[in-house]
Amino acid sequence: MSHTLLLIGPLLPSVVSTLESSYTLHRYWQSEDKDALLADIADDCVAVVTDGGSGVSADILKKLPRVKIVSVFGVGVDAVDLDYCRDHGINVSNTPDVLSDDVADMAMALALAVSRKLIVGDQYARAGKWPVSGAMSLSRRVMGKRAGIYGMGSIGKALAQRLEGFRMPISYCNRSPRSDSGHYTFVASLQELARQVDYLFVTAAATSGTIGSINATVLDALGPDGYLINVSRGTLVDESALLSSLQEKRIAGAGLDVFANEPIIPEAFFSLENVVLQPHNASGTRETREAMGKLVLDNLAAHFAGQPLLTAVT
Ligand code: 8YV
Repeated sequence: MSHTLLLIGPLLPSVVSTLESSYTLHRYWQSEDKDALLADIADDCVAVVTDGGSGVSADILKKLPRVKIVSVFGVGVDAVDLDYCRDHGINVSNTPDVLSDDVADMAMALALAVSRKLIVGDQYARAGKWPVSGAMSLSRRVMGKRAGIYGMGSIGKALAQRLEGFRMPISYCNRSPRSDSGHYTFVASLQELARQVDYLFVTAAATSGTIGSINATVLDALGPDGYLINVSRGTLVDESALLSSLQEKRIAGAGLDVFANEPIIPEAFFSLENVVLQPHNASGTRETREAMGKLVLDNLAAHFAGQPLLTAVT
């Protein structure tokens, strides 16, 4: 008999069809009576599959006492109740590394787009303003500017490689200096990092130590020539402080892939020319999503075969 799994939200169709052929699959988000579904499968459900944004709460896990693995389609596990999992012997896996290059590409793309006014220029061209009003307003150079990376993990390192190509001096703020990043400058204080750089890239995981850390003080330290680029989690940023900084031009601009209350983006962002917005899509290439899906499936297979997980969250 196949193992019973709960899928919290929609995933890549190829992953869902493999899950369907290998397991007895229940779709939480499609269920009209979610409590009834949880009660129905409580005796059988042994695994949860979810994406990084949805995670899984203790409320759900409490109703599924036989679950022994949560396999996350994403590197961020901030939406999974890790304390509950640890206390109840539930293994958690995620999909690190396979997405780092694409997320770093998105960070670079956002920095270029907001500085070089790519979206403004595109709209200017499409609206037929060029023949009427002439050349558009000037933008800002990225090449050679000072970059700060908040969170020097796998994504931070992939980003640093790209920034080197743009001949940008790199500083970083991390819980501790990294021996493999010795050629970059470690700055212990986030506020000090913001003060020193032209671009503050946010690639740190969302934890109790980082949530809310990009606040008004840090944004003011970044200053009127500074750009904030966030490809981590919206919760790291005080969004209303960011909005005021952008509206009052106390920072130069922002490139944002993530928001505090996804999928809702505060409407005030929509009228700002100095931001480029993305709907949390940094890992959203076919190649990376396939690789993430494979890791989700391989972690489940390892768990059910009694093997160590490939990418366990410790
Ligand atoms: C995904 C992510 O967009 O890896 C993460 O933590 O947030 C993203 O890669 C998400 O998990 C897929 O829905």
